[in-house]
Amino acid sequence: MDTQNVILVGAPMDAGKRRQGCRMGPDAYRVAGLEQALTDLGHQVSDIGNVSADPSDVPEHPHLVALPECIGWSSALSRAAQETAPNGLPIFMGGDHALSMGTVAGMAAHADGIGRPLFVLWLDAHSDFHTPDSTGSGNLHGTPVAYFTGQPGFNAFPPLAAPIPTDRVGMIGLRSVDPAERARLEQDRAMLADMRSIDEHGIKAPLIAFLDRVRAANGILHVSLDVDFLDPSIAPAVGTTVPGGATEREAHLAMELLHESGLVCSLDLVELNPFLDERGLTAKLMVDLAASLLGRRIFDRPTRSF
Ligand code: B3U
Ligand code: MN
Ligand code: MN
Repeated sequence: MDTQNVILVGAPMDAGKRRQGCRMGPDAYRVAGLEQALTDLGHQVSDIGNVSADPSDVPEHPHLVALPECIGWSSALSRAAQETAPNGLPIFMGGDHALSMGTVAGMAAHADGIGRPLFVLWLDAHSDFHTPDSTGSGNLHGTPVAYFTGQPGFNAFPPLAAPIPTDRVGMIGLRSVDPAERARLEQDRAMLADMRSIDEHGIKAPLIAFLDRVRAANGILHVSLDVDFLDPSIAPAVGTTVPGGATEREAHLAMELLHESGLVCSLDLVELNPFLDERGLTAKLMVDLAASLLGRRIFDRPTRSF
């Protein structure tokens, strides 16, 4: 098996929404044994500790939650992505999904620098395609895809070195998309696989079709895995549960296919709120999924003991 340099980057961002707890995510992944699980696969793994947000002098916004802090995280995480990506495969241990504004912007700049297009696979119940003007909640974790695809309204945020055209974005797991997001999504050419289509066709068909697109363009792939992609019965540790999510088998199959593609360059693990977990179950499942993405075979999956 190919071994890789894997770089764990803690991103304890909790500013992308009101409910707190995601800041404990990086330590929950550490306690759940992420580093050891990947080391056991033969990879060289280093944990570089936690990033912290840059200072920002943008004023607070009357509607948007913690705007200055989110801007500070975006620039810090974009830099962290650009610094780590040349040395291996970074795994960004979140933190809420607003952290992907920075990680994807940074990975896009990295991809641009090596002359390959960056594609993004968004595994999420939500499309996170609001702009600061359309978000009803004011929670910026609902906006990262709009930001890194260069939609209007993000002037206060760091400018993008390389905006990602929407036809390089694939979304799988969708089942909660607000009307304003839907209207914008219908105009563009992102690959969308909602849970209805997964029920009908399985998870393999849309994923393979998307991976074929990445390969045909000589692209590299950033994967952004939101805990709420999973069904809440197996992954309760998330502030925004939506029933009817991916099963454990579907999620592992997706990770195994991603591994076999050889196209993945970076990974976000987002929205884990350990405060809401049951005996570390969700953190352990996310660790197991990351291990499948990095090449763990089905017979090597560990027995869980508590
Ligand atoms: N679309 C809603 C809900 C939401 C988006 N992402 C999460 N929840 N996790 C919003 O607030 O933008
Ligand atoms: Mn999300
Ligand atoms: Mn979500």
